[in-house]
Amino acid sequence: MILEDTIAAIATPPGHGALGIVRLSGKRATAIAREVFTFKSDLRPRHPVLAELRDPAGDLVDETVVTFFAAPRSYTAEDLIEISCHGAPVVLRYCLDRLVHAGARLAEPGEFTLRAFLHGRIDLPRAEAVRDLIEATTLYQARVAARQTQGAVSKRVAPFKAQLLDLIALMEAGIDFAEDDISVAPAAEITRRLEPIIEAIEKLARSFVYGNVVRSGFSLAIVGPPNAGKSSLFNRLLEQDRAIVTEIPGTTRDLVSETAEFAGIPVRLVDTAGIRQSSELVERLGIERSLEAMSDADITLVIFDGSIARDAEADELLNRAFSQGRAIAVANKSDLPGFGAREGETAVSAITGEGISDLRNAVVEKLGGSPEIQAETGLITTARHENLLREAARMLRKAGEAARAGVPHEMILLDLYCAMQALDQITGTTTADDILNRIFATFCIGK
Ligand SMILES: Nc1nc2c(ncn2[C@@H]2O[C@H](COP(=O)(O)OP(=O)(O)O)[C@@H](O)[C@H]2O)c(=O)[nH]1
Ligand SMILES: [Mg+2]
Repeated sequence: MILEDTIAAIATPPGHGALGIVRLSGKRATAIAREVFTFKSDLRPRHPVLAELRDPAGDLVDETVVTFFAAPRSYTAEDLIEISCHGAPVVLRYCLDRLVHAGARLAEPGEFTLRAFLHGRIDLPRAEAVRDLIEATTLYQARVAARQTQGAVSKRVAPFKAQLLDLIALMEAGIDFAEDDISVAPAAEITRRLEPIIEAIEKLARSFVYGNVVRSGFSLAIVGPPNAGKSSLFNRLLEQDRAIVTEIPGTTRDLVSETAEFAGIPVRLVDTAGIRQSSELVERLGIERSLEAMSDADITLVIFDGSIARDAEADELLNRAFSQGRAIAVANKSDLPGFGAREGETAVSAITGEGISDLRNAVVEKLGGSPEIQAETGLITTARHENLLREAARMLRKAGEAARAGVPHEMILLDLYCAMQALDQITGTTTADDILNRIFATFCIGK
């Protein structure tokens, strides 16, 4: 069916570059390439060769380097050809047209990776990680995705999937070979085995809170009364002078936003207008936007001038921020005499930089990050995986309750299979053979 086609696509981004790459994958890849190119030497696997791209009149269009990866040792596990052209969009387009003319079909988005998956070369999490790796904007995101392309998620799921399979095998054997006197697993044994599995699944599912932040980045709004030092802190976190800083209260009238990086995670920083009672129209509009920015942000820094007393209005703002979501109270100007941080406030000086790295850490921690979790491989970064893990845990809990209630094992097994199916959708399928092998490997049936 679709795997019968030989597909082609330009693999490099649009625009002019030193090089541009066209990829060709499928059974007819070499035949099509031979039709389009004049090779200077033999096309051998993993040996780049010079090849001329000529138009039908025989005029040279480009001199290219062609590399052939023979099936199954290629990205797609099919015969794959990579053509390095000079990076002119018209040349790449022409090359692609010629390949199509010679019998290739234009690839759909992601189709090369889809083929790698369909041929069993990579599992679903790896395919998804390839996409994340391509879309990474920070090195840390790239590292997390790269570990996943190496199967980090599947590796974390594998141990508890194996434990579940053991339990299924135990119970299946109890049913299938009941007449052979193999004792059926008692309820206590079933729940004893289920508990660590459920715990491990839920722990992995929880890593999504931070994994999602790592993959998608987050937004951070800086709010507070006028002159607290919001714009100064914004510039400090950004490590550049972007927002205007003055001693005149009410300078910032509109939202200013910029992208930065915290612990390798992209963050959208938003500087806002100072929040205070005001009768002036423009300032009031600015304040409205500040409040909106605060409710839109993933996390809010509520900043005060720590060298002066906080008034009732300040506390009101703080309560509002905390009731809306994740917030951190910050006391700024720690360099000034008379400075004091109240309980729960993080002390910083936007001017000297004192306390700023603690503040960054506090933000990462609020988002669910910790040094251990940052070092962990196989963070869950997609909602699909999180849902499947939660579904698996739910079914296993149900199975545990059923076991305690004395429900027949055939019924409990249905729940266990549902849980297994959910895990399978993360790592790839468990076949009936897997279960049978397990049964025969762990039990001495003696027949
Ligand atoms: N001493 C000291 N002054 C600061 C600090 N941060 C801001 N300021 C000063 O406070 C005033 C208001 O700063 P700004 O960033 O514009 O405050 P915003 O109105 O909250 O945006 C300016 O004169 C800043 O130089 C700090 O950490 N220490
Ligand atoms: Mg300002």
